[in-house]
Amino acid sequence: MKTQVKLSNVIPLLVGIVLSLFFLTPTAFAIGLLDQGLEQGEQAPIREGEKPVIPLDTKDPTYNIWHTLRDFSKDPKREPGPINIQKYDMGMAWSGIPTFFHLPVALTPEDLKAGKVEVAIMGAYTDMGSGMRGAAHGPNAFRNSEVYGGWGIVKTPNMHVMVDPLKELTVVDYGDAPNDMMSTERTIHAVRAFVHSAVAIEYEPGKHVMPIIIGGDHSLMYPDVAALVDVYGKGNVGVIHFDAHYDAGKYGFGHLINHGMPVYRLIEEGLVPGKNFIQVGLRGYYPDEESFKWMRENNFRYHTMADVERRGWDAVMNEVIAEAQDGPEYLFISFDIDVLDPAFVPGTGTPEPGGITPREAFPIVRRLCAESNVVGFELVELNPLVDPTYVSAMNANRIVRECLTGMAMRKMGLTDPHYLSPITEHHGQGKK
Ligand SMILES: [Mn+2]
Repeated sequence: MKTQVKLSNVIPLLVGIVLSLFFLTPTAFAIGLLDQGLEQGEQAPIREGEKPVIPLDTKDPTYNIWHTLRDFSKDPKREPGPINIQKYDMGMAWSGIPTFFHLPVALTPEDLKAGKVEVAIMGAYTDMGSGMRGAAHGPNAFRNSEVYGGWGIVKTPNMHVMVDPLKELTVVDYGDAPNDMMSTERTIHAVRAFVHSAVAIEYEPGKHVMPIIIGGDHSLMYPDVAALVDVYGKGNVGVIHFDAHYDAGKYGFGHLINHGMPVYRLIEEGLVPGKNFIQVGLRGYYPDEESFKWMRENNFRYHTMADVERRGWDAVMNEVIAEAQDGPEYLFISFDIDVLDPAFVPGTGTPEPGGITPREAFPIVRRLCAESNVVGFELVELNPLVDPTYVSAMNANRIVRECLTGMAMRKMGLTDPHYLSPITEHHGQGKK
């Protein structure tokens, strides 16, 4: 049987094709699918109109709203100093108004000064420098990271050394650094100023407030270290950098900062010399040989997991502690939570198997803070959106507690190499 093609059946089809061409072709051009005409392997050109970046609208009334302080003068009159915002002296871990470790808050540098605050813990919710967003929620996940026990309970010492850091030190929650959620480039200057506002305060003549920054992604290392350099001077601050990755990338899709580039920026701007960089925990499949050569040329001291595989953790830990004391007077610890194995920290944007364990990380952080002159600390890349069991937030909490414990030990003079409490080590018969 012969098929008759009726014109009336074909017309809608033809109209459809014509309309598709009419509407879809310009759309395809607009989104750049058809107009590149590139051969395979050919580099995409920088197009006219792309060279000058889209300017910012400084007339926009919301331009600086993200770092405009509210008018404190309208508050009820109060003396400057840390403010306890809890109703009760003590409570369960999951109760109360969330602040870092349920600590009092300081809203201004004057509050830090009046309270003789030694350590200011602050959030920084920058996460646009990371491919996987979510670290913006890190600071508040940390504030909620106590899972058992309580706060305000009379005695809560760290069992390894029997020192209670929150009783020995004056510590506050300094709130969050400002953040333009649309731009890392704009944000870093504001973070640098915010961190500096705390570090510039001396609680005793010559002794500056120690910042502990809870991120946020690792772009923060650049403004955090820069703020310390602003106080202590170029070349006077060394960085102990715990990370699965080297974070010294030179190229970032045209950007000069993202969470894989802060180390390169610090070196490039001469803020920290390469010899004052000590890296721990690098592993996996990044970076390449050329990047390691660049680090060698800049005299980095790096300890990959290959070091740990060959020589064991204790040997590497002892070497890092010795190296920390063989360098500049002031040290900053940059702790990327992804240095821990994903078994312990699934809640991070770039997990890398084969990492160190909490049991390895706790003593080295505690020892560095007790045995060397640590003046700042950051914990970054905590992403609670991929942390369904809270285990990452809990480990992050404990890393910072170990640092605070070490700081308290240093204040108390407990600075012997690998000090442990004689009452808790080896049924009370620990090394004296
Ligand atoms: Mn990192």
